Amino acid sequence: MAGRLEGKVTVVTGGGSGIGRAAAALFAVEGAAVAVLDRVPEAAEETVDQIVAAGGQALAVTADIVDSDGVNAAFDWVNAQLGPVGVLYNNAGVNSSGSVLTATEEDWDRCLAVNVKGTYLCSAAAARTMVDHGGGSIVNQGSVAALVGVANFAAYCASKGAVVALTRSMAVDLAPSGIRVNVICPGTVYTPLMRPMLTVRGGGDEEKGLAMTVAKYPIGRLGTPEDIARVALFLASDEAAFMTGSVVTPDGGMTAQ
Ligand code: 1HS
Repeated sequence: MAGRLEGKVTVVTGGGSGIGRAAAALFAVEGAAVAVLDRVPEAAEETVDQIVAAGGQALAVTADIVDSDGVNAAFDWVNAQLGPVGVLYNNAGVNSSGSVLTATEEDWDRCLAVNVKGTYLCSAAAARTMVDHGGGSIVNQGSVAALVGVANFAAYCASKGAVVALTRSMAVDLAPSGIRVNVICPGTVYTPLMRPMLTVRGGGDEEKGLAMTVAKYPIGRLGTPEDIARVALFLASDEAAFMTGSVVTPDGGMTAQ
């Protein structure tokens, strides 16, 4: 039976860890050739090794998504090595800490640059190829923090709100070219990105911060990388052919309250 991404060239940013690694592995199982893009070469290589060991096709690509020359070179490399990119999962992102009173300007700039400019640069690079090859699917990583206020997360909330708005803008602009653009707004997933935030929330105690966070989730647990990867797979695939500009919230009911 053909996989749900059979023959598709996909790029997963932040593919070296967490949700990105889970998505890269799942996409490969579903028949995609996966470019695992990460700022950390060893992390991308490790994901690729896991995919290849499981019989999949993958390529490690190193780039910092805030650097336009690096991003464009990375996508050129993927197009040359694997074929024209048809799916992009803009998963890479960074956290922030602090309220509008306590966040630093440096933290604000870094968070907005990676989460918003990085999504824009990768989307532009992928879309240029998709326009020339009959379309594609872009899946962006938002967050519940785009939909509700999360304490001491000002820059992150702002950045993810911008990703949701950018998603809708791209969906409208790119639909005539056969490119769908959707955004996932996950609840908290227990990944390396989240651990410092849980520690701060728990007053220095990660376990306590974890318990306080789980209490916000009606389903009674945090998400897993695979919970989110499965949603990304659906949006990336032709099963979501009539979906564009959608905000999808795998969040255990967190924003339903
Ligand atoms: C970091 C991730 O996108 C989730 S934002 C934090 C939401 S909560 O679990 O602290 O309510």
